Amino acid sequence: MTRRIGIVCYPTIGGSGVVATELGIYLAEQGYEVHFISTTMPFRLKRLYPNIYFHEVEVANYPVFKHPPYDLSLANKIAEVADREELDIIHAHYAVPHAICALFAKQMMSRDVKIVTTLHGTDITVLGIDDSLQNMIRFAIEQSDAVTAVSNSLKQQTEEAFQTKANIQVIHNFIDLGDRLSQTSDNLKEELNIPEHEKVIIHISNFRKVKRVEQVIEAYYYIKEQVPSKLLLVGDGPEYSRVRQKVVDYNLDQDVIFLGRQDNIQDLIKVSDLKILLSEKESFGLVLLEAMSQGVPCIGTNVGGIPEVIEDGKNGFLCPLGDLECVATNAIALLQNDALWEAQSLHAQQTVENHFQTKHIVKQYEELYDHVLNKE
Ligand code: GMT
Repeated sequence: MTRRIGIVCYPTIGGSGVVATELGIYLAEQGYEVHFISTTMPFRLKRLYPNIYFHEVEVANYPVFKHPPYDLSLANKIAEVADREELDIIHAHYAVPHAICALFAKQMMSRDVKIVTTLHGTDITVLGIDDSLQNMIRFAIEQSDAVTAVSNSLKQQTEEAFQTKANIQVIHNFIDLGDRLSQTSDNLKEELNIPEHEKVIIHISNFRKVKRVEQVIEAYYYIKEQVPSKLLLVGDGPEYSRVRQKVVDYNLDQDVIFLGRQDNIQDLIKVSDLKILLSEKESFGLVLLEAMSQGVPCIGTNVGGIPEVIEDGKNGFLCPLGDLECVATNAIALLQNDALWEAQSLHAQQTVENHFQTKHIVKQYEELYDHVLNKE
């Protein structure tokens, strides 16, 4: 019998949307019927799949509403789709608002749909700190039929922050080696005006404060003194202007290339020699896997789930938060030593192959779906 799964996620660029979409695509390839419920088509859903459906949430916005009621429109849509399409499971990515909306929708449905919630981080590490949302997040976690977290660190933080005894299963994020979205461009380095002999360092994020992009600039300033290189900055967000100013202040305008938001980052990663992520909070760091799958070693802060991906000295380096000397020293050592770089590049690909491959990880979600549908 065909299983029908509804996936509720943010469709925009960002790790949780990527994970939710890739999960849906892989499940569809395994024969599931997959229904995405979101405000716009998830950006990774590039082509037509016969058993993937998209249901758009239209948010009502009448003058009487001070804020458009996204959550209510979403809950209404989930209930409507679940009943009509006879869904077995709603998989909500994020406790707030998506799991809450799914739980609300369940009250309106005529079917007994199971709710699986995946915690991605911001709901716990940022919203969880806000007292006004604590009870609601705990409710979402405890009322879901199953809850997963994308790292051991996030599971632990959730248990501590919410004092919950809910059974949270860790299912790490995943990626395919040699991502199928990759569009090979042979001369991208040249197109970006980067001389062949120069190294390329890349940072990809949504430029929120927690990503500490300014520190990436500071670390690069030291790296650049020793290693002819360029820094690619991919993404956009609240800190963007501040980062641009920092680049000017450090006199690095000729060396830092701002690329803004990009859908297909694989080509940019392919021309890169090193990926840097210096966040103060990071439940997993999907961009690290995206780099490692292309054999690019990573330097990251020793926080959250990052140490579950980077093995210090093997596929990159871990540095304490704010320790830019550690970042610069290790980056220089890596970029100046071809043998070390080759060894780490190989290990990075092996990390993905051995621990984070789509087919191995999605199996864990499938087993969880079986479990919730068969329990009672
Ligand atoms: O990092 C962000 O701000 C975006 C956010 C998202 O919704 O995509 O990322 C979170 O989920 C990703 C996918 O599970 C994780 O790889 C990121 O580490 C996590 N971000 C944070 O914990 C800050």
